[in-house]
Amino acid sequence: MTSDTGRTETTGIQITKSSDNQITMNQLITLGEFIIDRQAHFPYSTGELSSLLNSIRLAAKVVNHEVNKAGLVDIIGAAENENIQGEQQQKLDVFANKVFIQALINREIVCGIASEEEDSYINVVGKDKGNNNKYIVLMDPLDGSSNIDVNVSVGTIFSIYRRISPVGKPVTEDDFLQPGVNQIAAGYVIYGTSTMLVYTTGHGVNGFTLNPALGVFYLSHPDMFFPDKGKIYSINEGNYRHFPKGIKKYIKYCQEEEGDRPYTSRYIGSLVSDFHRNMIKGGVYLYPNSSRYPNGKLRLLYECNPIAFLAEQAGGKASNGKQRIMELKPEELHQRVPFYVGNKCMVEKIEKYIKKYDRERT
Ligand code: AHM
Ligand code: MG
Repeated sequence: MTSDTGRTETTGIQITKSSDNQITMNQLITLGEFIIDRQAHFPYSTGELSSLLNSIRLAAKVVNHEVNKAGLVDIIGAAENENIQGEQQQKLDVFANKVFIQALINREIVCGIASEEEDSYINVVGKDKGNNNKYIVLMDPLDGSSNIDVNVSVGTIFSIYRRISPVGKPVTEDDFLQPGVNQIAAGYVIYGTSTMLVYTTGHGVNGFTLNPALGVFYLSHPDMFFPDKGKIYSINEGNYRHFPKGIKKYIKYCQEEEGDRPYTSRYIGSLVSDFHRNMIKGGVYLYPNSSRYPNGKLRLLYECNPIAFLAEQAGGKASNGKQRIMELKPEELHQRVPFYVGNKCMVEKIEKYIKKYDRERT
């Protein structure tokens, strides 16, 4: 079957969108149904990945419930601890971290978990004291958490790999230090004006919106794809004077009047939300290295790789300015990298600017 976006859909569920790009009510497909339907993409699948995605769906609903209460109960503000990177943890960071870890452990479907909020990875031991599962999960349980206190969208980002250590043995750090090209699935949950779960298993990107009254995610954004051209650039311009020269020049290029420029600037300061908007409307997100953050701020494993996988599946591109994000070989769990993600042509333009001004400092 060929969808109205011109691409071929290969599964049983058939989706037709109306001229205004909406799915009609009588076609509502739940996330649970969709996951089962798409299991056919993995011919020898045993259902474990489906079960894993279902546990993420469950945790997302629990976190959504708590995020929505922020302001009413004592859940906003700082927790008492800092994470391994010396950053102040928010109460909701800690809560979301616990909920996702618990949901994954309870179903006994993963052998290891690494989280932005944990110092090291977790080796998951089953009730039989064995470690017989094959998937590992890396996650940022609540990204953009500095936005919680002011009622601005935050998100959860997750990334799934197959272990490389032998089944039955404890996981090792190498299981987590795999390049992004090895990802089996990745996605995010955005707790925004509505709550959405967006994910890919390498066969396109699909978005599901939570009906809060029923507690059910419905397919609302099938086959998500960047528009051909983008006009939005998203960067924290407050750091302008710390940026490398190529990035300063790119920002000036976006602001110049010529052709379809000036572009428009939108920056929420919540990667998931900025990326989500740019994927729908067309744009690019930038978090460069700078004199303040010599390696960039965002984490390769928890933020950049999963978002890069989604971007590529949606026809976009993700780069550290010089190389494809998903081909970088991670060296440590909490590694940071410069990050440029969005419309392919916009990311390529940034790479050209970086190359041209690489040797000049300011
Ligand atoms: P966090 O994981 O500690 O929340 O940090 C990641 C967030 C991204 O969501 C966001 O795009 C970026 O940090 C904002 O950083 P800044 O405030 O420096 O612009
Ligand atoms: Mg984060």
